[in-house]
Amino acid sequence: MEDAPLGRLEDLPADYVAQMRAQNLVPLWPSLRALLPPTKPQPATRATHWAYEAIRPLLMRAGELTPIEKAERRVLVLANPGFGGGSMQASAAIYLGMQLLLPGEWAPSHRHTPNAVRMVVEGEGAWTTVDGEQCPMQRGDLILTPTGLWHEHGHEGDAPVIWLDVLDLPLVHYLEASYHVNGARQTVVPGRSDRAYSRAGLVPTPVFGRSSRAYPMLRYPWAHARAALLALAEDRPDLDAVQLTYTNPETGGHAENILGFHALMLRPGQVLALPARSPASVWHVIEGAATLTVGDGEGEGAEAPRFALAEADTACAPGYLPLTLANASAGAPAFVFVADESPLHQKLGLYETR
Ligand code: 1HN
Repeated sequence: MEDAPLGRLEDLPADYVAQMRAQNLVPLWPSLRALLPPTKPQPATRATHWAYEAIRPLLMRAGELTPIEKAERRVLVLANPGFGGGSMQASAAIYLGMQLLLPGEWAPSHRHTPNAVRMVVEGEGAWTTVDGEQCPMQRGDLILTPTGLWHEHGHEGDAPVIWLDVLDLPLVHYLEASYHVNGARQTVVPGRSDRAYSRAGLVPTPVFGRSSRAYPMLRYPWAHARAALLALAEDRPDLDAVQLTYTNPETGGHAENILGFHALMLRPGQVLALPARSPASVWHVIEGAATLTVGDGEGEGAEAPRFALAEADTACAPGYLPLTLANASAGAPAFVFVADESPLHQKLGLYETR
């Protein structure tokens, strides 16, 4: 059934509107349709593509213009234009930034309430120490810095290191729960979670001493994820979506509480049609190249945005639209890192597939 038109603010006498305002009151009906649009949300999130080729020189220039001491974190934020120029968000809950660390630099230790992960894009020799664990940063690695854990970055290599930061900052900030605490350089403790949890289905079982941490696995090496994707693709020719989720190996749940992280392999020449799902998503090419089509061009008369994603490119898509990912190569697989709002939607009971 069609929605009946509702009364507008302009339909009300000015003195009545002024009297309501003076009492901190507003009428609902002029805003009701915008708050609850018919059949699906009207997201501010706009399908957007950030080419690494465009980001990289600007990030390198930031390295010349701004010493690390003046930046703490030298980052160019991937700002979704749907939230206005200069926004600090890619979607309602997702923040994205490209961070540069130059040889010899150190980004000091702090902790904060938003959860973060890093996806390493370029370079060798940097590390992130999280909760005392020194995690080497190699291309394609996923490193978690969950809420409240101390973290700092250092670089002992001889060429720039660049990574993609993904945080739930827009949500945590909206909740008025975002803050940070600075700390001293961490003492590195022995042990590496990517080694303790190096094989799925096998978890360390301490009998004495420290039991497992809330976030037991902090580094997910790309070499492991890539090998697992190739094995899955080979073993399961029937699978359309060759996809892995980064999980907490102790609980089997998502690696972090708010955002979800996945690694997806597109077979050579594969075209993967994905259903409309409620969470917004981010697509970052680790290896190869792919085309991302957002929506099916139906409704609103608009043509569906289509992005040719080269290696290291990043794109975001609003929720509630079907997506199509196509491998740009007929001869080689493509590997894509996906970040989305699915744990958040699932926990809040808002998750939908259409
Ligand atoms: C942060 O702590 C890092 O530790 C990077 O590298 C980006 C963006 C907003 C707030 C905190 C980091 C960040 C951030």
